[in-house]
Amino acid sequence: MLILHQFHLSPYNQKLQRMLNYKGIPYTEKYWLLGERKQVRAMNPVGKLPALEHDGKIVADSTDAAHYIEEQFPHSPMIPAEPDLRGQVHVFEDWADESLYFYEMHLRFTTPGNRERNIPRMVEHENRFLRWLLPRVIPGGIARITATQGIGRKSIDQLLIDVQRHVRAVDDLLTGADWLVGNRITLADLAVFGMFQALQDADMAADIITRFPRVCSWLQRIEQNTGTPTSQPS
Ligand SMILES: N[C@@H](CCC(=O)N[C@@H](CS)C(=O)NCC(=O)O)C(=O)O
Repeated sequence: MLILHQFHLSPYNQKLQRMLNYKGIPYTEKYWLLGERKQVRAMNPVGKLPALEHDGKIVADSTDAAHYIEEQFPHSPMIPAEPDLRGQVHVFEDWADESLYFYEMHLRFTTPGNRERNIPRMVEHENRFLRWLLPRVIPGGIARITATQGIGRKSIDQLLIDVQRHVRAVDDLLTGADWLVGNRITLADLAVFGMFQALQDADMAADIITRFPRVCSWLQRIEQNTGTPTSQPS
């Protein structure tokens, strides 16, 4: 029995959902509320999600969980056995998780227009008080995190130049190729997909993505190969 423990709108969920879909492994999704942090910490002391539960065992962190899934369910591999390809997959995944993540989070939840649309979606299942409070505190909280990280100190124009460079890099990498690494879909595609999909929830970044046809067809290809949900939300 597999359960994906997740927060709403997290781009990291995509990696695990799509990996399980691709491998045809049934799972259940459990969404936790921001008001349930105590319970989340009891499961993962770091307090972050996603976490995978497999027959009572918890594997926190999407990267650890992805590797766990690959070990337990090695059919339809998503992490190549070849060392050069495996190394590339790791570098793409880490770029997505540790660089692209801050762009999508900052643009979706702190910039005018985007934050008013996205934060209510993130908190819609919280209690009445938190639905009132969180939209007032989340943008400032996230802006402090991204200012510490660095990108939150840049102007929106500069951030969009950065985003365009990142999207163009993927477009360039897809010249004559269907996938980011080797000749089949891997965890690298899923990790970058999750972040690009989140960027599509930020108006100006979404416009940038539409200008890169190879990226658009690659996103569709990933959806076609991994989009069939086998999960039951709970
Ligand atoms: N490296 C972690 C990052 C997960 C992460 O940052 N999740 C966010 C949601 S998008 C979270 O749980 N934030 C809650 C917090 O930081 O307290 C992973 O790959 O799972």
